[in-house]
Amino acid sequence: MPKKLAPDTLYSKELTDISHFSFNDEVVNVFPDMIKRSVPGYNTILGMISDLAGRYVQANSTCYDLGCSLGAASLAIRNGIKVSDCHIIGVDNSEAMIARCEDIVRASTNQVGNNQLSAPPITLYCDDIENISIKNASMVVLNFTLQFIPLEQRLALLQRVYDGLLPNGVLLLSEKVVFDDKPHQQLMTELYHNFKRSNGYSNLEIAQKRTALEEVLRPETLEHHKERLKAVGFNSADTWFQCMTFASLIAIKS
Ligand code: GEK
Repeated sequence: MPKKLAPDTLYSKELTDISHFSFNDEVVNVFPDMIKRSVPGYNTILGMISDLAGRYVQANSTCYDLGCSLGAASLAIRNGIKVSDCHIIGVDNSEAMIARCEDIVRASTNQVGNNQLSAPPITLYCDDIENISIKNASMVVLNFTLQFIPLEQRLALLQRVYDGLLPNGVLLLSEKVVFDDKPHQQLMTELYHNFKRSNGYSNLEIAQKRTALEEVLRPETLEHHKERLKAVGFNSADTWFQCMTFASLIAIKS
């Protein structure tokens, strides 16, 4: 069985030196609690990834979960797939994440195996997304991952995703976003901090986590995301979910 995961208290004590956020062992131990309490709509998005997998995943194709962390989106895709002979590839460059993800996927595959013998296999790679070739894909998921990729690499990555998708294949892109309109940005940030407080985070935890993420997570506007998706070739690219500063887009290759 996978090791028991703990509540997120990583930033609860005052830190003299706040280092850049990294997906290390400490983070892995608290990750499911952290992401659920920090990302509004996270579970809704996973549910919709299953639904969309049922609609868009094609037989004999590959699905990619890029920046898979503990495999939540890979498992959501697998739950939703309705066709045969598919393969899911999960990629993350954090060794700690992939090691734990292997345990979680193995445990869930043992359960699935009893009921659904043809459940599509999930193969995990510990690697940078940059090194992964994308081909014969009917679904690619970047669920809160692109925000961690250097800005200057994002266009080329999305171009590779587009090129590797089959006709009628989809990209699901979830991101933290920002707004050009300053008052709106201010309001969304305040509402988001209230959301975190209502999930049990203190002002100190919110402030310290924010500092840790500053140089690491680079959000962009929804307009910028849509323009870039159109620029790499997607005819259809629009938001299907948004809550405050968190959004998810679906881009369909025609
Ligand atoms: C979920 N999708 O639960 N190459 C590979 N992995 C990377 C890279 C990179 N260049 N940069 C960051 N990562 C998941 C949640 S978390 C989002 C994704 C968050 C990985 C990083 O190691 C981490 O596991 C993941 O992207 C981002 O549906 O924590 O806000």
